[in-house]
Amino acid sequence: MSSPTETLKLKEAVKQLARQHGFPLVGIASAERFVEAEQSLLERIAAGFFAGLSWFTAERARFCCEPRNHMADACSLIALGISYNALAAPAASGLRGRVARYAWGRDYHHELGERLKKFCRDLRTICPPGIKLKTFVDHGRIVDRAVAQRAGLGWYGKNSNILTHQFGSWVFLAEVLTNLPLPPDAPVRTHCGHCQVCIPACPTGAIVAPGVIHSDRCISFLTIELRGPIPRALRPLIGDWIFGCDVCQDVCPVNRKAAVVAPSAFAPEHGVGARPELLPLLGLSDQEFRQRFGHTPLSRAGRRGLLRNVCVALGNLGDPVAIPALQRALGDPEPLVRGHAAWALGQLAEKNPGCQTYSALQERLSRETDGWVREEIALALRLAQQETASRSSQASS
Ligand code: B12
Repeated sequence: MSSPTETLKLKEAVKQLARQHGFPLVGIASAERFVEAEQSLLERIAAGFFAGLSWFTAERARFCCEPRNHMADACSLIALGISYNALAAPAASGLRGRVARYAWGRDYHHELGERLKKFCRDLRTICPPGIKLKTFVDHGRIVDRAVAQRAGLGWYGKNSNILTHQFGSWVFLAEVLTNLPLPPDAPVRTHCGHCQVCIPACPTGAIVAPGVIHSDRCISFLTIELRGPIPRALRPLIGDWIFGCDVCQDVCPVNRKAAVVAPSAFAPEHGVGARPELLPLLGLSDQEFRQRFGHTPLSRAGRRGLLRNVCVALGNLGDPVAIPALQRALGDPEPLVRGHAAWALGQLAEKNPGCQTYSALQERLSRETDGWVREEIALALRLAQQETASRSSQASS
């Protein structure tokens, strides 16, 4: 048995090592069950707030909230955080979409995974023999935010993200579960107080109460996790976001004061960047998509998901320059892309009196075999037709 002084020394050494391995935020939490998080999760699943995330079942939620499901003799969680608050150069001209900051650079699963591996390798050299270590980042079956909150890394913002004093919520979270007994840190006492600017700022009204996200309405879900069509009513609310969304974080006063980090793997030059040009994306083949985005978080949406989002953004931006590319996208091998391209053309017809979208839609309809795409084309044609009709009635009056 080591003395309390020795345990404290070891805890400090563990934290020091984490910082050396590129985790400026580090805290210790006990590995006890996350009872409140479990209850919140189960309530939200029952309320249908996770309906679109079919993998997020009640069974998974229960499993995630009990760290000892992963390691029966687990004692502690080393909670880690790293900021991705990089700077992006102002966007050049052209039709551009918006990518959530966390996805500008290299895929954080890879970057954090590598750092965690090296951290654990060195941890073994300072810890007693027989130490067990299990690492998690994002897709591990554990509740990252609840761990960070318990370990004192930050507090729950009303947008449900963990806010830290130093970096705001622009942080990735990860953790190491271990059988090493380490004295836990205390949670921070800060909270958002009366501030709730994030709640009405959400374009789709996805923050249904402080700290409660209706996932199926969140733009992050719609543009990243959703595999099928984006519900029509929500498409206009997505604006020019093509992967994730930062609105609830951008408006947060804590984030305005967050430290900007030195260039790192998460900087725009290591990935897609903040404001990619949209039209070239519509022409990407599967192989080109993998080459350009395979090492970035955008790989999660896949080519078909990203092109779907690009169509929606182009429809919302309403610039007729996009018409030829969207007409070509009507012939895309993926029905998901064809259907959203049709929707975008309908939007363009509505926003640009006199633009020519009708005949391309009509021509595609004559060959289209997919039922849902036909439906989208028919709706777009109606908009294009209304537009043509109102122009001819204006001309005759
Ligand atoms: C599923 C998931 C999503 C879903 C659902 C998000 C959600 N809010 O639940 C979707 C796809 C929508 C999503 C979106 C995003 N995600 Co996400 N996601 C996850 C994942 C895999 C699980 C999250 C989870 O368990 N949610 C369940 C709910 C119940 O948990 P919770 O929000 O923490 O709920 C707590 C609070 O509500 C609090 N609470 C209860 N009552 C009250 C009352 C008040 C007043 C307050 C303030 C709080 C509060 O207690 C609850 C339980 O602990 C985690 C990774 C992981 N393994 O944990 C990443 C994770 C949460 N995501 C992350 C990120 C970065 C994002 C995005 C910012 C990405 C983007 N820019 O597009 C957005 C943010 C959207 C938002 N405002 O939440 C980071 C968050 C980092 C941080 N600083 O918090 C994580 C931790 C990934 C990581 N390892 O870094 N995500």
